[in-house]
Amino acid sequence: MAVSGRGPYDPQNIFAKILRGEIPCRKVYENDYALAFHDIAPQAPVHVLVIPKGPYVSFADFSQAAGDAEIAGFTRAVGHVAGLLGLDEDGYRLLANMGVAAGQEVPHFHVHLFGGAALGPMLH
Ligand code: D5M
Repeated sequence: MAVSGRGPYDPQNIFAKILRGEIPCRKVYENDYALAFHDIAPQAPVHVLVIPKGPYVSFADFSQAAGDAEIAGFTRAVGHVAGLLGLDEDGYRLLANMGVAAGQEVPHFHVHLFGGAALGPMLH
């Protein structure tokens, strides 16, 4: 079920629970501002989610409300994870769903990182 991508942050969303350690994840990387873990329902040979540690529903929230260090830390984490996973040479795709139109399911801002195969013109 897609979420609106607007409105107040729900601290009971599944990624908030992962950040608090209440449910497990297959962690790939973590820094002060971001956590990266494998998607539970991968849509490519490599499918990792990178999430900021702060409580942001949408990219609008994140880009406007996060501090510069958070934005830098999150952005660097995304690039670092792609390198860690060995995707720089063959390439990869970044995607973020916002709100109903994009089918966002989890109301905590996240970037999907897809790779490990030829991805075709569009995915997700
Ligand atoms: O994508 C939300 C993504 O979150 C979707 O690809 C499944 C993934 N997901 C949902 N629950 C989990 C857990 N517990 N671990 C890992 N991945 C998970 P969206 O962009 O919101 O449509």
